[in-house]
Amino acid sequence: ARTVYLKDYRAPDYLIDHTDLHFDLEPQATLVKSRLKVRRNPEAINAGEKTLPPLWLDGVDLELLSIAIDGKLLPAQRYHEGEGGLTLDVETPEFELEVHTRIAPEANTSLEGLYLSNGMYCTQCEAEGFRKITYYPDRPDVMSVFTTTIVAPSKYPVLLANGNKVDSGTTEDGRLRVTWEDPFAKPSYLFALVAGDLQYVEDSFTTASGREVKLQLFTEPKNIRKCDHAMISLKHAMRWDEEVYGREYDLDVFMIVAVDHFNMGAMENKGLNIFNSACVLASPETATDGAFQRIESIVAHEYFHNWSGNRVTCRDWFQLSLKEGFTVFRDAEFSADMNSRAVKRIEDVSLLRTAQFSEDAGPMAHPVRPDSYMEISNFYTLTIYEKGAEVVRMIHTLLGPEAFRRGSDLYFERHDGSAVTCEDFICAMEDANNADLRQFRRWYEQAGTPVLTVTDQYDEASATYRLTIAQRTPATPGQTEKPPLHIPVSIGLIGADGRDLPLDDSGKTSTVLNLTEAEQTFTFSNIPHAPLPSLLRGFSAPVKLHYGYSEDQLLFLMQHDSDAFNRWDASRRLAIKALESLQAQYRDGSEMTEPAALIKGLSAVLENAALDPALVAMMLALPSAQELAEECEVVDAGAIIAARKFARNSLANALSAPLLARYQQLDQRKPYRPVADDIAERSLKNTCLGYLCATLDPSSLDLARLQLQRDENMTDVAAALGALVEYAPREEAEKYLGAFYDQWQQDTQVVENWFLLQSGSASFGTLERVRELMQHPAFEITNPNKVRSVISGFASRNFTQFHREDGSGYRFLAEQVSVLDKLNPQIAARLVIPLTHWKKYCDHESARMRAALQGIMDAGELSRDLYEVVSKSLA
Ligand code: HT7
Ligand code: ZN
Repeated sequence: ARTVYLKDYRAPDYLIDHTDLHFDLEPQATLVKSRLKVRRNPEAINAGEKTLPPLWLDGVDLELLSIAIDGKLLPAQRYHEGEGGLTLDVETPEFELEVHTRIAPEANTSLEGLYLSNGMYCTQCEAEGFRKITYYPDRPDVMSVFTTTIVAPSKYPVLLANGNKVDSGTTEDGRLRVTWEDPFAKPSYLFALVAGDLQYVEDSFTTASGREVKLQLFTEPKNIRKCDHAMISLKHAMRWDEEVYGREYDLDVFMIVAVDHFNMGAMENKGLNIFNSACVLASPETATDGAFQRIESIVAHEYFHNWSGNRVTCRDWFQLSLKEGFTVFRDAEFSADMNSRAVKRIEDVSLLRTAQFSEDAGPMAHPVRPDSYMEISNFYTLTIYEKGAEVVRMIHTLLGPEAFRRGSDLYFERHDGSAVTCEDFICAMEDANNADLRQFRRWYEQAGTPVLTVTDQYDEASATYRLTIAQRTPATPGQTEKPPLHIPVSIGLIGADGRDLPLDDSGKTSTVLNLTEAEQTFTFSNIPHAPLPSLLRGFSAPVKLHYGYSEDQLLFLMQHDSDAFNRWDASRRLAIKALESLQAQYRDGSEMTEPAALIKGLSAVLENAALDPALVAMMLALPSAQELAEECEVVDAGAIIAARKFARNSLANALSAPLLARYQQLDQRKPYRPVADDIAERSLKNTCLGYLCATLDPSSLDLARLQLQRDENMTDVAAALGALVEYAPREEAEKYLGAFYDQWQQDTQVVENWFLLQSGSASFGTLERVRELMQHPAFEITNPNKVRSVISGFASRNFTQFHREDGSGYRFLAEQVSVLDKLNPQIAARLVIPLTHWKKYCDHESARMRAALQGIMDAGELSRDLYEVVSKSLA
């Protein structure tokens, strides 16, 4: 398969000043007419150029009907249809090109380009989907003004595209016709079209400069009561972007459409965002707190792209993190401002540590700005998004908030309306502040997670404390040399009384150390006694940090660190220590011993009424099996499962009294509101409930039964049902699951969660059960949400069953990946990921995982998406 390299980037030969599209929608034969104003790109002209280069147009799965230049049909010898597109001979530097093509949206199961979802037409063009709609220079550095006319039968009364609606009417044969104009030049990946029988809710927003913007959220009629939360979130995001970044919305209307079949979470098409229904629709009866928060953050993320992505876009797909890393940073800060900052940070860091660190250590490891790819869809990764956001956050930390804002102002002003690079972003940050980020740039080039090793020394005579930090980044595929990075290490020093010590004459108690060398020592004077360091406060850099904390020191930090993130991090370190020694005991065949220090620490946390309940819940939650796997040199899935189970039971039994007291105190039965304080209380209450049920004590199970019966909101119902599925007798659990399905079978989002509850359950989600779920009438292999809730739920969340010793879980996944590859290659390439980490597993697991991967490779012709992941994993 071809590989695309960043070093081969060339500016486009031709620009498109105007794109006029006309769609005649039919499920099996949609006619697409495109009229393009084409012009030779002055920046691509070589000195002494005599002949015009050919024009390349990307096109995939298209039926070409005709091509005309300046109104004249082009004879066959002037163009050539090849692999992935079309070349045209060009005679004049400016011309009008008209191309007619036919496509079949109904047959499109890849969900790229134009397709049908529950009878509604919609598009997904990022990254390279527009070429499945018409022949076009489908690359982000070709930016054009678009006009779109849609003609459709009257059963599709809502016809939407980017921009402002400028005309509508009926054709002679009674079909509906609407024309949209988007005045902002954009790349083809931001094009969107929707046609359906939809209802909408409407609101409005007055921008800082006093312009009135119409806000509309479209869904199938049955979901119209699930739109309020997204609308409120959108208005919060619009205001926040004005206040924090000085960015206003620019069109007269902003539209969101919910669709059920969608490969990812949502898409930021100019003025017409398209959302996976699961990421936009919510009501208290049907959605959990987690879903409410996810919706708030995704709605904001897509809205923020209007500036970081649309007004200023990417020159090429190697620069993807320019828009994604920056926008994730923006949405994370927004969520932190709307909710609890510490809680948001802990959630994000947990995701990074679990999934991004393992990506960075695996066969698909790549830098934040990759330098090659086979299939760009495979690079919508945690590295591009989450590590990319960490890189932007580090710039924010190094420069400070005011300087960062000066940099972002300059970036938007300099590059508005153009397609730029990560380098342009860094330059704007430097130029606006006279800063030097030369060494910092390595974060964009170097893959792998740096490891920091910290040692310290206190000299009583001189009252001097020295911290020595060494950094090392492990080799990754194709990158063995890793020069030192510029790493901001935020620290504080804690005195014996638990208070932060002043670090200098100004009295500040936290500081950011600039680590730039392979090993560096930082000296602090006037330190009255040996302190305990609080390292990497707020997780100031995406690194692993080693310091020889004792259990007592961790208990001390859990109680006293003024940095809430590090208080939580101390509890995590303590839990990992405990779980690692339990794994060792299990492997040795010795009896597992109670994790006494962890119990002591968590008991104090549970009794501390002053602590944010959300933080208490997060401290109580043991690291997931996946997170523990990430910590291991060699993963022994069986040992991880046994250790977690033992630790959970020990904690549940040892802490049952305070857990019950906290559950009862928090079970207040107030009306549901998805606000941070209430979410925090429900989170702790339900964490306590989970532990209480783990004791298998009948009265604890009764608490869950009662909570389920009360049916007050989906957060409490799902927690109670989850606990009963895990711990109640099987027959009883089956009864609850059946009743739940009967109650909610009409609600797609609830059914998706019902699937996930089973496939992800250690005790319930056996392979046999998962196969049964795939036969359920509500399961649809062509719907990515269903695939994610049943198949990925099993492979990514159900460590116990997926890693069953006989390897049947691995073979099942391989089998499903091969089936899906024929339908939806993007989803197949994501689904296979749990198998790609085979090298980290102990011998018997590793061999079976590899064999399953090899089976996929041997099964026949693979899509480019899947081939890239499987071949790199087997290499
Ligand atoms: N920018 C969007 C990316 C996206 C996407 C990429 C590949 C295939 C399907 C896709 N759907 C959406 C989403 C975002 O980051 O905002
Ligand atoms: Zn994005």
